[in-house]
Amino acid sequence: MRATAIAQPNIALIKYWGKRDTKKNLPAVGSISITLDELFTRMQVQLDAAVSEDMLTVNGEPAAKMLPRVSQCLDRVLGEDRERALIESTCNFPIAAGLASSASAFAAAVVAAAAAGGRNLQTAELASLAGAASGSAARSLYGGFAELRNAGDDIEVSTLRDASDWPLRVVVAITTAESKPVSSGEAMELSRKTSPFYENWVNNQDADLDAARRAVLSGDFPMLATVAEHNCLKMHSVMWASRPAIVYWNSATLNCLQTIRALQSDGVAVFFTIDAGPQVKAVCLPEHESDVRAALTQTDGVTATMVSGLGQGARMDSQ
Ligand code: 2P0
Repeated sequence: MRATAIAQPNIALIKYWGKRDTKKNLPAVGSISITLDELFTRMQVQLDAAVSEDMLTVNGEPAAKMLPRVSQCLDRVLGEDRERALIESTCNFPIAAGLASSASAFAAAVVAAAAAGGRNLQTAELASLAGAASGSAARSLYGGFAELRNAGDDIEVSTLRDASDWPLRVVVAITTAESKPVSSGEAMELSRKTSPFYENWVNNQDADLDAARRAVLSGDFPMLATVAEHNCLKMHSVMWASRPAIVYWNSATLNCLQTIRALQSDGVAVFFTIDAGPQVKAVCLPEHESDVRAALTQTDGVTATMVSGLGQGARMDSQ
């Protein structure tokens, strides 16, 4: 009745932004991501007939705000008539600050809940259940380079390439650890309803997915860099043109972009990507990691850096 799972966040290189069905939480577009290995959420789910309501702690503190989404997620995995649960989550990176904490949290939640309830589900089913809770979480069920596709009334996720097969490195530049002002879910709806660029964004996504997939499969770093940066800036342009405007960046975000442009001019194989938050993720070839980290550490406004390789999908944890 008790199980613990561990999941890593993922970073989209070709982004999910917008929903085609808000009830089922189905994305409007496909996406391609990399699953990280250094950052993690570990979640323990203990089902207990003696408990009258779910309880959740995150890093040892009660987390009432996040509880309803986690409870709903457990309902989807185990049915609404399940036993109530004591849920303990620990996370080694800032939460709700554009570092995909919901991706690793819900990926870990579905794996732990299924195991605690004795349900033997395939990874594809777990990915759909995680995706219903948080779109990006579906990708954290898979390691390495993952692609999420729309498939009828559902999604399909698969690993395009294993982490060990093309071991890129990621340097995360933290520019603030504060929570984001608008949740991604709300912001996506705002973009869909008000951004004049939204339709264009959706219609152009397949071309970016095709280019990124080819780049990943052939190990073409410059091609991946070009399409990933383009896709990221396009997503933020959709946000900026929403009403009211959604601006997750701060001045340090822009400083990091300049640092990365300067590294690129010096021949460093690196590119940036930015999610629903002000942090900058610099993806690079392993031989450039220390140069990239040093340059971002010295960038104005960067409060910390973290480095990570590519990791595995969500799984049971023996601890
Ligand atoms: C992504 N993001 O592809 C994009 C890029 C942020 C920017 O998926 O509403 O927490 O829970 O399905 O997955 C963040 O949004 O959204 C996200 P919901 P989610 O990684």
